[in-house]
Amino acid sequence: MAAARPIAVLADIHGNRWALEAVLEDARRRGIRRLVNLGDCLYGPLDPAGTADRLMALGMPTARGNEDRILLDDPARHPDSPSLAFCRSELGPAHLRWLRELPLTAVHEAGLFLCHGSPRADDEYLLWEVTAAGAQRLPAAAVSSRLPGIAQPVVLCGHDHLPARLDLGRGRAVLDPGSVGLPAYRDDHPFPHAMETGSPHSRYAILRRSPAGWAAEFVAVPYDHESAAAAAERNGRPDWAHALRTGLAAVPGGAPGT
Ligand SMILES: [Mn+2]
Repeated sequence: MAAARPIAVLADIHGNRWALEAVLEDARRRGIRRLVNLGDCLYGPLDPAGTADRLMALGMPTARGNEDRILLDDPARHPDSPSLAFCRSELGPAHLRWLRELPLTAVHEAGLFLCHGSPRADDEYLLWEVTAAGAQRLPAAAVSSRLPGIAQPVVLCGHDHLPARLDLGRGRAVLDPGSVGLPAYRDDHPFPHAMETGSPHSRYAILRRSPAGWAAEFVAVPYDHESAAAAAERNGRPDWAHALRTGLAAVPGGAPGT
């Protein structure tokens, strides 16, 4: 039965080709052939073109991330995204065409709804609310209210980079696999907050449908994070290098997080 085959869920790769290769190898070793991607594929001071080539060849169902969208804009419009000009200089027309065609949301035949942030916005957290006090997890009722009209029992989201599963009742769940390529960051919008996985591992999730419901396995894959951190340093982002090495956001006063 096709639906019983496992599905690997990837999100927030952020141009980290080293981490992507490790996750693909881990999934391949487990015999997983179905993959989905929740966006923010290329942005960052790492290897956007190498990552794009790999993702385009794989052709997995992909939802657009906010930082996929801004890669199509003039870097001057995004002074808060200091690696945008680097990415634009690395990416070719075919890469940008691929980004332009990514949908905001997608539905997977297995009964999964794919989005990057929330179903209505690629830059809105689905599981978190950010206030002047920082980032706080939303209760199930508040998350459900952000999912009007969605029939699929499982909603997959990324954007916050933290692995999570929240069950909404009646067999419904929201699942975030965590970030393949960037385990921590700091962001100042709408208020300053830090998201930290706490280890340098590349994260993804494996979904399996059973008669009892959807099982989710969260995987932390060790990989050559030092090569990724060295690329971040070469490209002027010591804050990314720190996050890649530690899973912790760089201290405030450094460069902006993403
Ligand atoms: Mn994002």
